[in-house]
Amino acid sequence: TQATHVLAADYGAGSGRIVRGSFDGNKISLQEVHRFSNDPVQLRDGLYWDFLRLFHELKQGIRKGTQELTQPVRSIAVDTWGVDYGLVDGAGRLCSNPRHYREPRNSKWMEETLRIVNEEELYTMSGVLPQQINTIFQLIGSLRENAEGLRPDMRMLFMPDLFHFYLSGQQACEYTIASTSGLLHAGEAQWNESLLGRLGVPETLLPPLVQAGTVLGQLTDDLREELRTGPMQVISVGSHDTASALAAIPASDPNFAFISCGTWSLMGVERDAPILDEQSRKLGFTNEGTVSGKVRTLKNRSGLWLLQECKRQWERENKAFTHQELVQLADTASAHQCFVLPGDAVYLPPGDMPERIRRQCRTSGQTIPDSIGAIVRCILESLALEFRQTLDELELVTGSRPHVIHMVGGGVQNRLLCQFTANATGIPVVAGPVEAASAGNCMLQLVAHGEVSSSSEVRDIVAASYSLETYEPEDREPWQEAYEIYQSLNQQLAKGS
Ligand code: LFR
Repeated sequence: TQATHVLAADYGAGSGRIVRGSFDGNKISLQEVHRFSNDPVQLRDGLYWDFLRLFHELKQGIRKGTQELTQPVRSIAVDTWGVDYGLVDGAGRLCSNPRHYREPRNSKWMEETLRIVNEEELYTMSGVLPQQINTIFQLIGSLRENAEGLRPDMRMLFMPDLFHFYLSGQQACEYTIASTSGLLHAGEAQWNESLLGRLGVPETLLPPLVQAGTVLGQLTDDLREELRTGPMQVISVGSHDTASALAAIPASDPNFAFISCGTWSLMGVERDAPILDEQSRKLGFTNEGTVSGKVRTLKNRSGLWLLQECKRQWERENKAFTHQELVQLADTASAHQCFVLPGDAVYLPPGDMPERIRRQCRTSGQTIPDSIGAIVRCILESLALEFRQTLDELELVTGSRPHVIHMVGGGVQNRLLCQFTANATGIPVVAGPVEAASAGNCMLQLVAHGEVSSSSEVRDIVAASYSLETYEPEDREPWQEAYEIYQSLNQQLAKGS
C-alpha cells in the first residue's frame, strides 16, 4: 500500500519545525524536514513575534517537505503556542506584527480588565484562569491603545489561524486555540457575547469558530507557483500545540495525567466538562478545549524556560553548553541542595536567570547554588516537585488520583527530569513521543481525510508507532523530604509576596 503524506508545522515559543508525516494504514512515521529558532524581537514599544520570518520558514518547510516524493502531500496544518494573535484588515493585510505574551505591560491591562469583570466571574464565565498572558488582557490593551486604529473590517486571528489564512486565504478561528483566549463560554465552542459586550470587544473582530479537523481550503495558487508544489489542502487541526500534543498521548488507561513539557509545562487531565469552582481557581487550574470538543483541566506552569534562559545567559558569558551537557553536569551535582518556585513571576520575563535563581535561594535561606551543574539540578528537581504538587492538587479538584503520568514534548529528552518526576510523584512516568504536537497535528489531518476514525484510534496508532519509555519511582523517602521543604518554601514566598 502507498503511504499518505501530510505536513505539520509546529511552532513553539522557542523553536519551530516542519515535519512530514507518512501513514501506512497502521503506523505513522514523522520526518523532520525543517527546523528553526523562534526569536522574538524587542522594539521600542514592545516585544513582538517576527511573523514574516516565521512565515518564511513555513515556506522553506513546504518546499523541503514536498521534494522527492512519489506520492503528493495531501495537506498541511499549523499548530502554535497559545494566546497570541494578529489583526488583519479587510484587504487581508497584516495590521501589525503579533505581540508576545511576555510583554510586561499585559499585567496593567489585566488589572484594568479585572476592574470591569472580576477574577471569579471571569473564571466561571470563560473557564480560563486569569493570567497576565491571556489573550483577553492583551486584546483589551490593544483596543485601548488603539495603535492599529481599529476598523470594522479588521479580524483577529490567533497565530495558527493567521498562518492558515496566509496559506489558504480562509479566515476561521479553530476551537482549541480560541479556548486559550478567555473569550469563549467555558467548555464550549462559542464566543462569549456577554463578556465581549461588557469589555467592549466588537464582535466584528472575531471570525467564525471551527472544530479541529475542518478542511479550510487549498494552498493558494500564488504559493503553489512560488513553491512549485501540487495542490494541497489546508486543515485546522488541534491548532493549539497543547491540544495537538494531548491528542497524541499514547494512553491506554483512561485514568492518566499528562505533562506536555517544552518551554512551558502543561499538566492536567482530560474531562467531559470544565471545573469552575473556587478551589480549582485558587489552585490555579484552567480549562481549555481538546480536539474532540472536550476539556482539559490543567495547570500552566513553567517548563524548560528557566533552563533555556540559563543556557542563553551562560552563552552570553561565553560558557556555551548543549542541553545534554547541562543535564550531565546536573546528574553529577549533589541532590536536594536547594529549590526554587519555577512558576514565580520573577522568572516570567527573559533575562539573567542564574542570578534570579541564586537570589531566590539566598532570600529563602537555602544553600546558594554555586556551579552550573548545581543550578541545573536545582531547576530540574524543582520542576519535578512542582509536578508532584500539581498531581496532589489535581486529585483534590477531580477527586481521583491518576495511575500514570504521560509525559510528552521536548522535556522527554531530559531523562533526569523524567526520572525525577517519577520519584517526586510516586507514580510511573511514560515518556514519549517527543514530537507529540507534530504527531497529533498529522493524526488529525488523517482523521479529516477519513483514514483514521476516532481520537481513541489516534492514540492507539501513536502508541503502536513509537517506543515509549517507562520510569518507575525510586528514592521515595528523600523525595518526600524534599517535597516538604518545597512546600514550606511555597508558603514562605506566598507570605512574602
Ligand atoms: C505551550 C503553550 C501553552 C500556553 C503557552 C503560551 O506551548 O501553548 O499551552 O499557555 O504556550 O502561549
